Amino acid sequence: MPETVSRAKDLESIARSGGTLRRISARIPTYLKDVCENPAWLLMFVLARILPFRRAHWLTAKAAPKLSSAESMFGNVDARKAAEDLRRGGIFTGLDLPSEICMAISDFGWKTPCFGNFDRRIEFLPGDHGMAEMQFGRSILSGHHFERVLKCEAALAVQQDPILLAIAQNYLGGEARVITTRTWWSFPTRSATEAELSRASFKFHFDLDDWRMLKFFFYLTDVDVDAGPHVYVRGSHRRRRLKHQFTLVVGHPADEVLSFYGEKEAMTLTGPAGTGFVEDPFGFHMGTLARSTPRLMMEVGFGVSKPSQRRYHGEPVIR
Ligand SMILES: O=C(O)CCC(=O)C(=O)O
Repeated sequence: MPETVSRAKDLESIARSGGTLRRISARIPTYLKDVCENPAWLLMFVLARILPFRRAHWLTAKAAPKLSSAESMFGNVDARKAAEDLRRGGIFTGLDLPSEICMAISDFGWKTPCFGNFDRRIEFLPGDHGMAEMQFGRSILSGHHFERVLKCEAALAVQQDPILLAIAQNYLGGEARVITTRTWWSFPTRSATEAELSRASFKFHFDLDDWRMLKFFFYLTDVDVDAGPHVYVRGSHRRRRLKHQFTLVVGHPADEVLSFYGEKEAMTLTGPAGTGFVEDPFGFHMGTLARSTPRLMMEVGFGVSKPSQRRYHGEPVIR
């Protein structure tokens, strides 16, 4: 195993493994960078997990501008209806990519080297995943393209599609803007031991990157239950037990989450390549472990505050 890589903090495994203090301390450099870049971030980070403060912030939302008449690649999606569904359940489905756009982003995903486990020292083509695990001597669960996605015209066309902005403005308010864009692979990993796999049990969590946020997700490969489908807990964006508001961590065990909202509210999103949906990521959600098939996914995130450079690349800061 190359020495640099063996010494590298494996943020993926830290984030997914137990140990609250260990998880928090691994993220301190990232938090410090966020505060230095934008001191108002600290206020958001402390208060936005508590419902009364969130509700107060929603009251400051500006009215959405009139719907634009610009043509969308998604056809006739009704932005107001999507925003209503989002307010009710936290999720809206039915934003499927045209096949040529899906194929172009998927082609980019296969041909562009990605970075394993958020680590820029682990660079490989997705087709060489097995070899990369041998070369770097570790399980590689994810592969991000970071800023390379900006070279993919089809991905930019999705990011700039008027319906995404219209839905975001109708839900978040007129100040909504793009704050993240990323594509990444989730890999099944044969080299992981049972212990690593059980540590990698992916947790329900909520996102705290902004006061009000939306994430559009698009599958670029077929996703069945063995390809790491995304799971969203309906209604969890507006109702929260106190324990999950006054909490230091954003990830919580499935039994605690599901006993409160009910198992039937957990929506497992499977579908063919091109399937797209949008959710309020303050609601509990998670990516599950890809068991047999790799999953390529694109995310376009909208928020209401100044986007940070790090979030734009989806990259944590490594100590
Ligand atoms: O990989 C997934 O399906 C989930 C991604 C996620 O949890 C997030 O973007 O916050």
